[in-house]
Amino acid sequence: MSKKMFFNLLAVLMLASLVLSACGATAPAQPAATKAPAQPAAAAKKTYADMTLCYPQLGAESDWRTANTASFKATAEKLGVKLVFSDAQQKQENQISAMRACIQQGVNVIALPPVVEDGWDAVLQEAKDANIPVIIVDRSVSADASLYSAHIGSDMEVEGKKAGEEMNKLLPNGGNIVEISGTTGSGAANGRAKGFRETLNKNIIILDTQTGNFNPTEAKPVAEAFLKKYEGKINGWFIHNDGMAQAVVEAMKSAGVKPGDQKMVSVDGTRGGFQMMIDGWVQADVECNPLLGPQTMELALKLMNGEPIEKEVLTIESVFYPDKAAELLPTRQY
Ligand code: GYE
Repeated sequence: MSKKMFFNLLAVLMLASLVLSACGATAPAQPAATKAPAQPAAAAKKTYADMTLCYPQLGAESDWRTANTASFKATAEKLGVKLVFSDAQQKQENQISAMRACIQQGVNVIALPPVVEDGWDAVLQEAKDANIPVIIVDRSVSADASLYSAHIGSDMEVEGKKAGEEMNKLLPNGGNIVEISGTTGSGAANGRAKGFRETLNKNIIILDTQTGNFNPTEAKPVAEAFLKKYEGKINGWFIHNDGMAQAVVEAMKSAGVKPGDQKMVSVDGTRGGFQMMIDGWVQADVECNPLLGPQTMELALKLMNGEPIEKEVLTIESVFYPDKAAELLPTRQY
């Protein structure tokens, strides 16, 4: 072989090996033996993208409720959860029909904020029979705990106790008070009324109690009637939410009552509540957190994946006072 032929052959061989190795690197075909074994379909973990969550909201009666709805909608949007949302306008029968429609549709999980405590057994049983887990959100139900998977929300009795302690501090020598409560038969109104009475000092007399249905429009005439009927007698007010407390303030202004003349303890800790503290009308606002969307969806995903969950998830809450109200108001999310 001539020198020239030898070098030509060498060049051809080198080129060929380069081409071969390049082909090898991109060749899709792998020997069957080295292939990763296919995952069995059943073991694949569900993600938020697989979730259809039913949220039959109870109504739109307060700023708390508006913030709660916004929390569910924004969290679903962020996580890619399909949310089946409805507004029952504070009627239990509407919530029950919405739940039945969700069961029919075959949603993955139902999160139920029950308007009242009683009367859920039948529909909860229907969800259970359809293998659709139910998370009770916000208020409680009286149904047997075997009919739902978990409850996420506030301890309403504890909130009532905190309100009672605040009233005791505000009226150290006792006095007469009135109460405007939330929706009759709701876990929120029942719990707050009970806890409040358990803590209230014996020298503080509840002159009267009426429902305002957690709604300012319904609370206003109640406040006006109390101011008229108990003129000169009222030392304090326990109001079950900030929206109704705002209605009381309106009624007090019309009646010529000055801020602080009659002490007021409210619940929720909304921006409206903070403003009333800044303006001197409310002396203590018991926090109730409506931002339950993230926790609920996290729990719903665990249920879809058959992971262990806690049956009772209570929200950690505090009490707000006028001294920090101006500083905190800009940081409030609802
Ligand atoms: O306090 C009130 C709302 O159930 C905790 O409902 C909730 C209550 C809240 O209308 O503002």
